[in-house]
Order: sequence, then C-alpha cells, then structure tokens
Amino acid sequence: MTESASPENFRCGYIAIVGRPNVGKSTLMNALIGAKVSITSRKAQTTRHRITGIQTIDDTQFIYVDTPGFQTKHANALNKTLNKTVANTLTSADVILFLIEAGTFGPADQQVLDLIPESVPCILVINKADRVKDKAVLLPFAQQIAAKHNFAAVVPVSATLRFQLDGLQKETRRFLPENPPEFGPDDITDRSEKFLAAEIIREKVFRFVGDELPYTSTVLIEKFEQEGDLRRVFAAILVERSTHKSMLIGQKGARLKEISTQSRLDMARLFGGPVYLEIWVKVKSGWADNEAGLRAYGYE
Ligand SMILES: Nc1nc2c(ncn2[C@@H]2O[C@H](COP(=O)(O)OP(=O)(O)OP(=O)(O)O)[C@@H](O)[C@H]2O)c(=O)[nH]1
Ligand SMILES: [Mg+2]
Repeated sequence: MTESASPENFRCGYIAIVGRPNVGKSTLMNALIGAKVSITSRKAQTTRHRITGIQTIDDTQFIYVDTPGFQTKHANALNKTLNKTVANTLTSADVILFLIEAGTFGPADQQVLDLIPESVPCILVINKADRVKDKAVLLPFAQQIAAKHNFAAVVPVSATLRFQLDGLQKETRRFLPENPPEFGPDDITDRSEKFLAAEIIREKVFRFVGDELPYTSTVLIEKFEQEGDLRRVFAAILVERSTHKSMLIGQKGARLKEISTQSRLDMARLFGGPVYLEIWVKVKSGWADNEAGLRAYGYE
C-alpha cells in the first residue's frame, strides 16, 4: 500500500448530482465512473430513482448520487415523490454538484438552486460546454451564475465529450471527508442487477417509442436468474391501454424486438456476461392473469 492510500489519508464521501430535468446529470455520473449505471435520454424525467455510482481511485472513493430532475411543472404524486428524493439527497451529501446547461439559466434552475443548503459545499457544474461555439461567452455566463450562490468552485464540463472531468474530480475530492471506503474497490453501484435490468429496458422504451407513450409505463422484472455467467431475465413492460401495447410492439413486433436486442446488449456489457432476455408487454388492468403478449427474445 502506498503512503497516500493508507487508511488515515483515505477519502470517501457522498456527492449529490442535482439540477433541473435534462441537464445531463445521469450522463455526467456515468462518464465520471466510466460505466453506465444510470439511464439517459433526450426526454426530461428519465431518472426516477436515486441511483448511486461508485468510483474508487487510489486514495479516494467517490460515491455519486444521481437524482431525478427536479420537477416544477406538475404537482402530481410521482413528481412529489421525485422531488422529495432530491431534497433528501441534498441534506445527506458531503458535496453537491449543481448542474446547469451552458448558456441557459431559467426559473427551473433557480428553483433547484433555492433548495441547496448553505451548509453543504456546492460546485457549479456548467455542462454541455461542447455546445457553445464561442468559448469566450462561457466566462461571463459563469460569472453571472456564480454570483447567485456561494459556490465552492465553478467547472465547465462536457459529459458526452468527457471534457474537464478530471478537473471536476479534483475539485470534488477536496470536499470529501477522511473516511475508509464504504464499498469494495470494484463496486460501481449499490443497486442490484435486477434493478439495473429494469432500468435498461425502461431506457430503451424511452428511446424507441415516441412521445405518444405516457411516461407512466413501467418495467417489472418477473424473474432474474443466474447460472454461471449467464443471466436469464424475464421482464414485463406494463402499460395502461392496449393502444400503448401495440405502439410498443410495433409492426410485426419490430419495435419490441429492437427494444429487446438493445436492452440485452446493454445488460451483457454492464453485467459482463451473456444475457437471455424475454420481454412481454402487458396492459396493467389485470395483466397478472393475461399472458397474451408478444415475446421477443434473444440469446448470445
Ligand atoms: N451536447 C451535449 N449533450 C449532453 C451532454 N450531457 C448530456 N447530454 C444530453 O442531454 C440529454 C439528457 O441527458 P440525461 O443525462 O438523461 O439528463 P438528466 O439530467 O439525467 O435528465 P433527467 O434524468 O430527466 O432529469 C441526453 O440526450 C444527453 O445525451 C453534454 O455534455 N453535451
Ligand atoms: Mg437522469
């Protein structure tokens, strides 16, 4: 063990990633830990759970907590729950990454900023810097936003291009307490493979089905088995109406096939082994006794 990795010097702590929907929180967390544990999409409201992404480098364990985008538009029960998740995550963090998009700061951003407790160090992360052609405008923008809160640092990044992520990590580390690691050196999340499997399928539904499908559709893993390296996953996508079901299944089952294939590939990559996947689409009302559905499967 090197001197810097001795238990006294080891740092470990919780880093909350917050911001309005769609600023790139999940993309950033995945880029930071180098694995895709949190799903992403072009649509707002992709993340619905608190998702932990863990990275251990030398003498530091970063425990990132990705959160749902803070909802300001609709006050339904789902959104209230999502917002509570964000608020709870903030108070238990050692450091907060407050994400915004380069060149944009609106009321939705301000509402998230208002939630951030003064007592927790907060880094202003200006994401999607790659979208700004004229980099000279970034500085005045950063200064203008930096004046709104007592930020511990301001870091422009690009999550997709992995620009400035090491700089962000260095800033973040300064605020982590001296603690021994909480997780194993190879752990990347505290979520189960079963949970991750459901999330991966939900991401494909988001990506391959247009805005017509209500975001309330959900994924249930009915069986998850492992035999040696092989995972067998039996999943159901629950929808509210039969029209939604045909939308998901597509012409001759083509869409469900695509969702299934892409999900299986992602799972195989993340779990590090072959995956057998069956997905059924079920209409929620009485779906438990209605096995009629189209089966899409694959084996590798
Ligand atoms: N150009 C560019 N696009 C990005 C960057 N980071 C994220 N995106 C895109 O922004 C969109 C939203 O990304 P997500 O990571 O799902 O955003 P989020 O903040 O987690 O969204 P919610 O979970 O819905 O709150 C996706 O289409 C990403 O590919 C970036 O650095 N540059
Ligand atoms: Mg997200």
